[in-house]
Amino acid sequence: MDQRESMTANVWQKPFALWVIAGGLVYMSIALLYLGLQFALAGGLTGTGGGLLAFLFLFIAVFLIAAGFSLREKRWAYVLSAAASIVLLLLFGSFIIDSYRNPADSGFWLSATGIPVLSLVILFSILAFWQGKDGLAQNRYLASPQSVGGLLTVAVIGFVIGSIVVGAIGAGVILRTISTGAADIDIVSGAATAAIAYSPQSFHLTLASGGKVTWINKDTTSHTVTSNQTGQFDSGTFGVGATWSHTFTTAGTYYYYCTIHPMMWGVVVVS
Ligand SMILES: [Cu+2]
Repeated sequence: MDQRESMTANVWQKPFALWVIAGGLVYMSIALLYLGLQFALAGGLTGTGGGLLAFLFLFIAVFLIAAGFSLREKRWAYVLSAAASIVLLLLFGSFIIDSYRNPADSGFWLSATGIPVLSLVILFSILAFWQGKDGLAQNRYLASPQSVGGLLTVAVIGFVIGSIVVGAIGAGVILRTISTGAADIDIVSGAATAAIAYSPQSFHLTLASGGKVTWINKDTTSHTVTSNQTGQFDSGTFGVGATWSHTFTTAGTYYYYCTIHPMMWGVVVVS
């Protein structure tokens, strides 16, 4: 066997559990990179958005380091894999669960794949660390895909594929329903990058009509309706298909924007 052959053989002889850990972390790195690029393109680079982006890249770096050194059977890398995965799940927990609840949300695929994949990474990292002293090769469920560990991995992959398929069908139904929803102002599909995010961009009403204005989110991601003048009105984050209303009691011109995508703006003119 020449040297190159022996190196290839050596890599493929790594315990199966390490491939699951490294594969899961590399998948999450690619997913976070995609998410970060989408976010940057949507104009989220300004303000707190820049911080979030830096945070995503920190996670990508840590995940890739943990993946690489896990494959080299470093025990500290198993700890790093488990810890970084747990921290990511905890930090983005509310965001992840919101997306998971609504298949029409553009973050659904990330939640539907991220939660099972990271859970598997955490499980195998802890098991690898625990068994690491005696060597993983001694434990069939960590060493070989033809084991309980392999079966669990296949089950998780199946669950992920199932979730994505069912989610896609559900999303179609939900988006068809949303498109018929009526309100005064629509947050349009693709609002983050649309020339007119809130339609109509300029909405006129009279106090005599009651002063109530309702927004509906027809996009596939969450947005806010936030007054440029601090404290006048703020919807907070509202999800796909949701509506939010505000009643104006004073005549005036009210500019507003989205705190998540600051390029989005509209105006309500009350007379
Ligand atoms: Cu927005």
